[in-house]
Amino acid sequence: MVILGFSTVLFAISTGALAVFPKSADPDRYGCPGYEVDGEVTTNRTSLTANLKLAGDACNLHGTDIERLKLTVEYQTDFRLHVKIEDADSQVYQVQEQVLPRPTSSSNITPVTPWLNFTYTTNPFTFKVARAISDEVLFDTAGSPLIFETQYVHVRTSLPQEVNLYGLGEHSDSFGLPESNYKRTMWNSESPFIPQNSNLYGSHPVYYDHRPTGTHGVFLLSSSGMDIDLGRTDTGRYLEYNTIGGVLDFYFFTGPDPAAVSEQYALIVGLPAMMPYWALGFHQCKFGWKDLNHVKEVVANYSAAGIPLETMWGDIDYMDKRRDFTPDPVNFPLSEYKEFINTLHQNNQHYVMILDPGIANDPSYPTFERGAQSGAFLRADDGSFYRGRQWAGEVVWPDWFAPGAQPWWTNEIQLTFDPSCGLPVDGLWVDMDEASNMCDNTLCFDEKPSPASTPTPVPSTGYHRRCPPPELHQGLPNRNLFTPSYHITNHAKDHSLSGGTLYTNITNADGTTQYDTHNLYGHLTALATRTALLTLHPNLRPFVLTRSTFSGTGSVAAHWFGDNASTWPHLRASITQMLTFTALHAMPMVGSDVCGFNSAAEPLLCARWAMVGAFQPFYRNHADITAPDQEFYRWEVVARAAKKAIDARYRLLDYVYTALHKASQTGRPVASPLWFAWPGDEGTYGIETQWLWGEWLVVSPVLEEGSMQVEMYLPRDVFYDFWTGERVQGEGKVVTLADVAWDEIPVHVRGGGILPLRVKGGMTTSEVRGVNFEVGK
Ligand SMILES: *[C@@H]1O[C@H](CO)[C@@H](O)[C@H](O)[C@H]1NC(C)=O
Ligand SMILES: *[C@@H]1O[C@H](CO)[C@@H](O)[C@H](O)[C@H]1NC(C)=O
Ligand SMILES: *[C@@H]1O[C@H](CO)[C@@H](O)[C@H](O)[C@H]1NC(C)=O
Ligand SMILES: *[C@@H]1O[C@H](CO)[C@@H](O)[C@H](O)[C@H]1NC(C)=O
Ligand SMILES: CC(=O)N[C@H]1CO[C@H](CO)[C@@H](O)[C@@H]1O
Repeated sequence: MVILGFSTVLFAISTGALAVFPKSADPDRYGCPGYEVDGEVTTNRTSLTANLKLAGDACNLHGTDIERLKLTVEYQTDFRLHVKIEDADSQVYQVQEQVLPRPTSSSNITPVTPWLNFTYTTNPFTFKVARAISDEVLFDTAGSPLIFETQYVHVRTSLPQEVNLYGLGEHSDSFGLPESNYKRTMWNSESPFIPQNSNLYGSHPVYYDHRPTGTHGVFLLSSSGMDIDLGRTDTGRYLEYNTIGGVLDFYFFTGPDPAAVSEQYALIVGLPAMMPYWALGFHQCKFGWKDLNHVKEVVANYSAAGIPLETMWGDIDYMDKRRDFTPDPVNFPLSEYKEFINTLHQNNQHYVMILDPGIANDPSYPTFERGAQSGAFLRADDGSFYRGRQWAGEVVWPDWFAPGAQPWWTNEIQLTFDPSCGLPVDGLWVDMDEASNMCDNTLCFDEKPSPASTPTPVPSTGYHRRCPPPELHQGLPNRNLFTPSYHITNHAKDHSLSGGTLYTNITNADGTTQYDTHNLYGHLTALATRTALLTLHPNLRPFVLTRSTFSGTGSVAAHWFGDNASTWPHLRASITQMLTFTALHAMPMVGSDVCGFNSAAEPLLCARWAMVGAFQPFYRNHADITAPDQEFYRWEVVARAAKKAIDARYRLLDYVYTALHKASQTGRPVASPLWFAWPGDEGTYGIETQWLWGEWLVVSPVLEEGSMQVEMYLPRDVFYDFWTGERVQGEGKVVTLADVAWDEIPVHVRGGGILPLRVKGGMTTSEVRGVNFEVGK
């Protein structure tokens, strides 16, 4: 062992010079030469830099091997290590600073005694990250060659048998990730029925590795399409990244407490946005409400049933020809619409409206025309607007990197929602922002020209083609951006990258391409919408809900889990999805479509879901146009369950609001898995149907069809039944709670917790704020 660095052993070089890579299970990768350290390694107290060069003949598996790379390692704080491997010429795409600002060296946090230890071998180059106090290895790339090509990047870490991995959303799979034969694909996509073992609407390439010895996190800051594979060989478990580009930009977070990892991750991707108080109220939405009268009836019926309704939502039904910013003059006439929203406000209720980024391609549509004038839209290679199909028919899409896009979007939002003359909405909902393109194959317009309109001829501004060559970090030239040779397992037909979305070969205004920035589209749509709301209401906290997300979207918006179905498995999945976002992805304000989006909700399912949703951050009942109505007042049992659950939610509102505030200040999760509170208790590691609501409540709902009982795990600790105050001794084992009525949900308070409870709930959150507190339990 040779130790580099003058007065420190922080950077250690191990003598692995003769290591050869064992024959890989994947024959394609065998023969790739890996890299070796080239020349001097420069180190000081906090950082290491080195040049790497290809250690043999290029293997050119999926593109061309990049000859020269640059390695930078920084101890950024005691708890965060940054390891970056990029091309020496800095041409390969890197996520724009404007999208995800990196900590600067002037962030003036300097490590004193870093808790992680980075060691490496020179030829082949491999690296290892270990806990400094115990030498426990957390990440180790030895054993598989680093491959860094123009359209394929591969790195593998071996893992000990006993680790528990979580994260890598968005997915609808088990909360604890399977040990092997498991692939997580990062490619944002419209995903009806949220299929399992599939990519969904968002990409969060961060995993949490929990061991009895501590928790750590690993974040690969990359928006590139990728497969992350969990597998096993003769020698043990591994996790590997297979991307279609980008650089290797790793952040290692030491924990060691689970919630500390959440905080350390949030510091990199952005602390969660604080939400307005009312956003924690109960929301009702439905696709298919035919007119304003119907919407008013829903409000009246909630009131008549005595079920608190905080916020009504407008899905695309309100639109004329399904165009943004244009209420239907017949079914949602503007003046009556304004009056309706004003009435909601008088009753301390709220209204949120939908927008889609697909803008109707019609010169007589003012929003389109102004966008065209502002240079706000993506362009095809011939300079015409890039066209696709969305709810509004033939559409164009904003290019969020075009300088004119934000001012145009802000202006449209101001024109439509200025409370003095427009619709005084309280928040905005952006949908279809993956971006979803309804052309069911990628050549839609070549094969079936739209009868509605012809392409708008616009003079080419030149920016859609990259000439001169790309600048720093804009993406390598001369790649196959449409059908790269490495296929990530996108769920579109033939795994096509461009299937159901924007062509990946189109160029953004800043010279980057959709190939590299695809996964950022939803984040940017939400960010543009938040920015617009801040311009419109500089003194109000914006509320934006987005379907598509990327790492850091929690700092911008809330998220729902997309188009699930009214099934018991989806009720269960809503819990694992919530935990992944709230605890691991720095996105506290999330929830499912309560009672399910697709298909008919059966009342007993809806009753259970109404209670589960009341103990999750974003609480909205929503259904598809093809699904029967499922408002809580429609069934007696559901109404009873919802009233009881909403009352409890509202009594606890300040407890949750405080937790949300803490999340926005520190990144500490609002809801988390049981192992966050009992990290040493192995009985908690696999639990995905119970959760901690705030730091003190344990929620254990009934989730089985027809069942009145729940198998519940309580760690060795003292608990109190939230509803009765009865003391319950947890024994570190599963107990069965029987006779859980259809309007009951088991909730336990951890001993030692002090809950600031309102004496009672109220019909709105503003009513709740007038109610006295009691200190419960
Ligand atoms: C260490 O080296 C890096 C890279 O050369 C430099 O940016 C940093 O300021 C140096 N830090 C110290 C403490 O000298
Ligand atoms: C880092 O690891 C190396 C190799 O295992 C070891 O020699 C060194 O003491 C470690 N440094 C720290 C600070 O733990
Ligand atoms: C509201 O309740 C009335 C009376 O029960 C019922 O006739 C009507 O269909 C309900 N409308 C909606 C939209 O729920
Ligand atoms: C993208 O690829 C498609 C399919 O090959 C082609 O029709 C289109 O012209 C390309 N667009 C750009 C901007 O290169
Ligand atoms: C999480 C989950 O259960 N997803 C299911 C959603 O519905 C589709 C279609 O019914 C299934 O294929 C998924 O597995």
